[in-house]
Amino acid sequence: MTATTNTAATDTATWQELDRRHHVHPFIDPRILEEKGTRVIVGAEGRHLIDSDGRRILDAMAGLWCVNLGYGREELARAAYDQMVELPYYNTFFRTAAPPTIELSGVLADLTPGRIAHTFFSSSGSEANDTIVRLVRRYWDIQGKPAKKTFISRTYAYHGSTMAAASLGGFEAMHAVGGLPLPGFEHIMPPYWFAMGEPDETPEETGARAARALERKIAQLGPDRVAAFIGEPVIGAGGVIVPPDNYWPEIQRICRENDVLLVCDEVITGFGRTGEWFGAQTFGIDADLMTIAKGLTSGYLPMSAVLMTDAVFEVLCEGGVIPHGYTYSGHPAAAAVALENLRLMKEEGVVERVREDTGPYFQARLRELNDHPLVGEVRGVGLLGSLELSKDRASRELFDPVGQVGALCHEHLYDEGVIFRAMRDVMCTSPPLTITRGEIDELVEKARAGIDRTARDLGIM
Ligand code: PXG
Repeated sequence: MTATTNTAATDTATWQELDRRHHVHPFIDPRILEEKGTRVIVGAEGRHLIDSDGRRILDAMAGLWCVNLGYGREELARAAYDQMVELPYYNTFFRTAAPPTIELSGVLADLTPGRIAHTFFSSSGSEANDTIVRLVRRYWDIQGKPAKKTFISRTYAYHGSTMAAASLGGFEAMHAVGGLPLPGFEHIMPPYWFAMGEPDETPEETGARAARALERKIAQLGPDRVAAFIGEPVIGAGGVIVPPDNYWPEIQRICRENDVLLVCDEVITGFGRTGEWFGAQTFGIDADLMTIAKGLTSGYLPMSAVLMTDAVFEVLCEGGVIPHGYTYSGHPAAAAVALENLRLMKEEGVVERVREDTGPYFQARLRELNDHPLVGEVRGVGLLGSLELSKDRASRELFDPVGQVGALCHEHLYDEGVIFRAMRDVMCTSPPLTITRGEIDELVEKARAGIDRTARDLGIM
């Protein structure tokens, strides 16, 4: 079918009509698009988006948790342009590779914490997590332990949308699409005190119980059947669930004692988000493998990777050919953008600023919203935050059905001129790491106004 609308259109209604007729969107009920129309984003500057009606909206989500250096960075565009003129594409299959890809693998080995030293490239976080499932299973096969196949992850974890990545993820609604999880994927509770803590439990007690859930699950399956545990240092898309300090040391101990690999999904927490280069550093995790994406290129071009230790790499080498890879693994233009992105981050001291200045300021200002009658809990670390809306802070009562108040609040926030991510009734924020104190003030003031409007709709204020 040919497009029935003028594709040279510039007005909102015409874009919306074309979009409605031909474009299938992820993660939105098409009936809502039909009724309300798509918001058309036509440009951006710094930390603000510009929509097709000319409105400026503060992007408190850095796109989808990825535009870490903010919008309009000509250096990144130039890096892509220069590389495309020089060599727009060549692959890393077999015996070839392009200079930016090679250089990036070295830069990442220097930047990453602990024993991580080797990089396998891909283009999305989902592809990288699929890669992890295949490589980790191969790692155990090569060592004569083919029964070690099962991955343990957590409810409310998001690890991507491909078959294996969605199986790793802990969302029933996603599992319902495509008959997931695949065999060999198990889920345990996350350290989510607000929604899962017993009435008399402290966050640390909930964290300890969530770690014991891993020990119990491994015992139940048998350590000889468990390949790896995968977790985000801070669960991101699942509602910015920050673990208590006792959680990760316990998880790590349990993995080591049971000969289970520990995988950190750093797709959101990587590249400065928590005030260190990687979330693993903020939480003292010594991972065997890591997934990175998003902030690697500040989202300017798609690129992701699986990082691994010498020990993992050496075992994989014993197996000979690794029959796994993507056309765009190590894409030269994406690699050039990643290199320039990391160079700018170092030159501008972005991570230090998040750790010492904007991160603490953002956390302090967000926590002012704790006095709001609709806010049950404020969570966050670095430039990652969330506001858990709740009926009653003291009893931690959630709304029923879950999700409606969050969706309403999201609309009000947009109308106030700020974009958050609504997950259930949790309003998540993950602004560009270049956000200024003044823009943090703008973010918090607009958030308060949007939450006020939501509370008034509910008759709470
Ligand atoms: N791991 C984590 C921790 C993620 O947050 C992925 C893997 C998958 O990455 P790709 O590049 O395949 O999307 C993600 C992605 C949301 C939202 O609604 C979150 C993500 C992606 C899209 C939407 O908050 N996270």
